[in-house]
Amino acid sequence: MTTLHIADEVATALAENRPVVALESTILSHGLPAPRNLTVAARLEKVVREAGAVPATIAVLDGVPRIGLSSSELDRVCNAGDLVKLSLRDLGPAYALGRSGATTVASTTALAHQAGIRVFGTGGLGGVHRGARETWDVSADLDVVATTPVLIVCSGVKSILDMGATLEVFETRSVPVVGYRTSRFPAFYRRESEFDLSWRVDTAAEAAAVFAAGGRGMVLANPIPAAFEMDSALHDRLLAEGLQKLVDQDVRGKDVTPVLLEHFHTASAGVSLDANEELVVSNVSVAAAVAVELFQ
Ligand code: PSU
Ligand code: MN
Repeated sequence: MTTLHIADEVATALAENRPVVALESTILSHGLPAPRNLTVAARLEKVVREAGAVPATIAVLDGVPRIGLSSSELDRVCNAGDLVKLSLRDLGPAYALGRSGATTVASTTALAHQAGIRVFGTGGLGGVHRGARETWDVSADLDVVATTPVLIVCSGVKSILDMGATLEVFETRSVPVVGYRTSRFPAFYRRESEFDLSWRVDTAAEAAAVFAAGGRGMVLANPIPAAFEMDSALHDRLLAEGLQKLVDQDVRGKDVTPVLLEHFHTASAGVSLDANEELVVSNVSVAAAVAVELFQ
């Protein structure tokens, strides 16, 4: 099997039993426009460092799986138009054929685990798509979270997905979904959805204890900071327009999420971009705090 290329700083931290936080690259290459993605990437790494952990942004470059990117590699992920979206099933082809790509939650989680990293901070998970009864479009993210012992901090799943169905799959696959200072499942751009959670923690130490005790993959659901929550009328309008756009342009499969995100960003005059950035920063800072607690 292909060997991981672990950046020196990350390898040293892992060898010395110091906290490391995994970060994904699809959110940069396919979730945020350039040059905003680069400022967000730099900010995420900074937030992790300030909390006393080491950031490891993950991507595949020229067929090499990289755990921790240099600034020129990060630049490439944010600027190169040639990066494909790589889910877990795409890793073998990308390695063997020498391709470059950005890793999703599924592939980032798997690679983080392979490298010995236990905590991952991101924006939103993939899930069950609306209309999945006909399309069978269920993100591989769910399967990987269910089978890989990594704690993922996110703001729930986007309202573009079928949230109720996604939560049912988490239950079926025995994935604990734990609210961070909330008893409701967050809805990405909005702090709360209509769905209650069975478990809640109020500190990073509690989150770390839950993860350590369970020994399974888990979702720590952290709502968007209140100041950046999207107005609900604006949110509902963007969602309706975006869903219509998918129908009009016959968008399917792995293009659905990027197309919807793009619509939110362009049609909201940047409101959704600010929201997206702030929620990821918040999730990554919680992830770093939990990673630090795991090593106490
Ligand atoms: N949600 C976001 N931004 C993103 C994604 C999800 O708010 O960029 C990306 C993540 O990388 C996630 C992937 O793992 O989309 C899920 O894609 P799919 O539904 O095709 O599995
Ligand atoms: Mn899909």
